[in-house]
Amino acid sequence: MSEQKIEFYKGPAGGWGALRSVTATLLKQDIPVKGAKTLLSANQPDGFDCPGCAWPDRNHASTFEFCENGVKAVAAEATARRAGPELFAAHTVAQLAQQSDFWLEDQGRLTHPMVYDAASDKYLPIAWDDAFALVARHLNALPDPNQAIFYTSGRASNEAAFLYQLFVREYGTNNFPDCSNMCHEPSGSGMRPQIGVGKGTVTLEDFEKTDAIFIFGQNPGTNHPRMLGELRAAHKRGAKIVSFNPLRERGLERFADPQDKFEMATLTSTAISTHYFQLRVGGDMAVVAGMMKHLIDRQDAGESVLDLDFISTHTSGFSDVAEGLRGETWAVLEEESGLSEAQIRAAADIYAEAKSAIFCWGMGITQHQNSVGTIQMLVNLLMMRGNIGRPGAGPCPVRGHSNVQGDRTMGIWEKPPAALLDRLGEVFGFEPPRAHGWDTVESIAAMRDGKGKVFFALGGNFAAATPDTYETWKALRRCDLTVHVTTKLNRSHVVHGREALILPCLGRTEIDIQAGGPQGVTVEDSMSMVHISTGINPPASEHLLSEPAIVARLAAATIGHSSNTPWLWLVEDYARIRDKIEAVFADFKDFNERVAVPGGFRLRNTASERVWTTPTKKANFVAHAVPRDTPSHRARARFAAKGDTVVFTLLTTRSHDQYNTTIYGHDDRYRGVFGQRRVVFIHEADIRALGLKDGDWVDIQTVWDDAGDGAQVRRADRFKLVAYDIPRGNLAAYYPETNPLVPLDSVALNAGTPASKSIPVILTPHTAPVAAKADHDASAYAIG
Ligand SMILES: Nc1nc2c(c(=O)[nH]1)N[C@H]1C(S)=C(S)[C@@H](COP(=O)(O)OP(=O)(O)OC[C@H]3O[C@@H](n4cnc5c(=O)[nH]c(N)nc54)[C@H](O)[C@@H]3O)O[C@H]1N2
Ligand SMILES: Nc1nc2c(c(=O)[nH]1)N[C@H]1C(S)=C(S)[C@@H](COP(=O)(O)OP(=O)(O)OC[C@H]3O[C@@H](n4cnc5c(=O)[nH]c(N)nc54)[C@H](O)[C@@H]3O)O[C@H]1N2
Ligand SMILES: [Mo]
Repeated sequence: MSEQKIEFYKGPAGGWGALRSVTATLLKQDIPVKGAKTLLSANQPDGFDCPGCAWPDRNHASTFEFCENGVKAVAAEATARRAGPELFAAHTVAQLAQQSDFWLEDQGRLTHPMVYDAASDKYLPIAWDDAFALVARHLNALPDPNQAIFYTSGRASNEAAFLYQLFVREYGTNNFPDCSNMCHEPSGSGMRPQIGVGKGTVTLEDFEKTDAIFIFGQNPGTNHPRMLGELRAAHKRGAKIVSFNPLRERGLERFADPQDKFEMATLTSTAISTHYFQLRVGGDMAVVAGMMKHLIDRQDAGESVLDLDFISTHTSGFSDVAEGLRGETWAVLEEESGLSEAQIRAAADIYAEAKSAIFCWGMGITQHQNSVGTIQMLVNLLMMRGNIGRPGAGPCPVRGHSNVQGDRTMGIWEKPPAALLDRLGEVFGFEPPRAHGWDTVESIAAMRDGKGKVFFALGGNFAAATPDTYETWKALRRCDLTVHVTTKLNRSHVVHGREALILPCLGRTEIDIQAGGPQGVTVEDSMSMVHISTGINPPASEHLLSEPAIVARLAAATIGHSSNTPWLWLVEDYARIRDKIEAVFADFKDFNERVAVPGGFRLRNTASERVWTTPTKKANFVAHAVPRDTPSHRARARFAAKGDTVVFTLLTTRSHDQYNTTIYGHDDRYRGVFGQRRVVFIHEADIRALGLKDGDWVDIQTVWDDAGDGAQVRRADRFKLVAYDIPRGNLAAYYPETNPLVPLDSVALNAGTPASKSIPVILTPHTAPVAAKADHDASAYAIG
């Protein structure tokens, strides 16, 4: 573990720092030379899809693209470390629960299916068939299939996801919470009614052609490092790159490409953003409204900045939007965005001068109360200049998990369209359940209230990724049975139901052999490219099953007697599953043939052809007023009367050394944090106003609508203040440690996504003494 220090980072993103970090990663995972071979097979036509993120690769066939965090993700899976039955024999679950998330992950790959034994408080090995029989017994004993909940994390392949949703629907429920509910759900909810598709419309070719790329609430230097290559190339050919972010993120400022011999040898780098707007947390809708207002002003003044032709031919609702904007005052837009009128007008001028523009966005946009509205305003702004369905232009929500988009395409969705259910019913000969199921937040509430009784997870780390941590833990512990299909030990395995199973599976880097020979799976990236992924490493243990095999055997054990689906036959050869996918989804015509071509194929995206599959058969402008009633507004109003207590808005985010809830290490190099994670970034004037100093320790407490006598207290204690370049009144800290602060009810309107980027909080000095290194020894969530 590196020494604890805070040290401003002066270098570019990437560069030698990234190469050094890769060496350290391989050492940590005990990966010898063989590891290098593994890494070279990432994103190659005959290799596996990198499990790091959903950013597409150039034709999926070019030379190896170096990506530091891709290496971390691959190495974490290819690690030589093993968490076998000895580990579980040596520790009770109560003891394991005392360990940090970092420690749990660090034990290595799980090797055997394990079952919880209440008498000894230990996990014991169990045979696969017994494990499936146990789950089947629970599922078949439920009086109502809607008491079972089936979670999915976005690494599951198309084949696994397709079988899973089929099994669960044949079993009888649409309870499909997934990581997308916490992630880009608002992007789909916002865009579908507007343009008929819930996905981005652009491809990498559009990045080559565009005049301007606007990046809202995204940190690609850490989360999508290969995106920096595209941004760098765009910058070099003179495109404008405009970032909106409360934090100055290094990867959005400068990048040295580790594959560029000149940059590496000369220690030079390429600037990324041409313009950087440090807006207030949650201020995006105000900025976008201001930009739209400015375009209308210019148009009214006789200029031609709107694409009136596109607006009249292709859209409806523009006049309502224009009317709404006239009602917004600059005073409010400045106040809400934290930017000046001049800055917003300048951003709009860059947009107006660009012949084509791409808007990218990430979690800084989606995880707020008004995220759906903000996304619809972004699309409105694109449509005002016809920036959709033509080269170099369009919306680009940048997805997280490597197959999160594909899982939704395959039907992992608690609100399935009727047409999908009709088709499943026809192809597989059953009557699918029609009632919508529970999303992630609703599932937690259902388990808490005793309505959800069996919780099954295909990947992920539900106990750590979700909001209101201690409420969620109570909910999971109320379950009769919790089951996790997984590769590594994590928090969700030690926060379990009355009975519990850990089912270890193959990772994407591993060779998957079924009766029909070695198998590949397919995934869909953030730009709707579908391609094959084939593992190259021997499995971490001979006892592992693939995810499709686990789903098929579970289905056979649970509903085999009544189902028409030949579950075990399907997994003998995944091409058979792909044939079924083709039978259900028209867009997958000739699936097996098309995916056999190196690089795969792109799924049809009607909006990118200017075909609008909306009820109006047009692209729809949707008006939104800039919100002035968010949880932060309400909390500030409540405290305004109480003198000098400052209500901050806290955003929760990822460090450079983590993959969501997987903590690889304790450094956040680009933000200058080393050897620790319990830090909170804050403006230095705010530190002084609190009467504190840089480096002091504070406790964080949420101010929520349910506050009052007997209300739930949401706290996370012992965070070190780090003076940082962030707007006054805003804070930033890492997740998952801060998830106890996110109220379960604090969600995006019309999407249900936890508002984990805008939590109203107050800070108080931490009074108890803080032991050296305390922040990573204890359980990551410990209060006090
Ligand atoms: N190495 C690595 N790669 C990953 C992941 C990982 O954990 N590690 N996670 C994967 C997943 S599932 C996802 S969804 C993506 C996440 O990738 P991102 O979307 O980049 O998510 P975050 O790290 O949460 O960063 C959000 C960014 O938004 C900014 N922000 C916060 N609030 C606001 C706001 O109100 N307005 C604006 N404009 N900006 C704001 C933050 O300062 C930060 O720069 O990455 C994927 N890739
Ligand atoms: N406060 C706050 N909360 C957030 C967010 C935030 O920004 N702030 N971000 C949200 C977002 S965007 C997301 S996507 C969610 C993430 O939620 P999840 O997807 O549930 O969480 P992960 O941490 O990605 O899951 C990691 C676990 O997946 C398992 N795993 C890894 N590879 C495989 C595999 O190949 N197969 C199987 N079966 N299991 C595997 C490992 O056991 C590992 O521990 O978190 C959300 N929570
Ligand atoms: Mo995500």
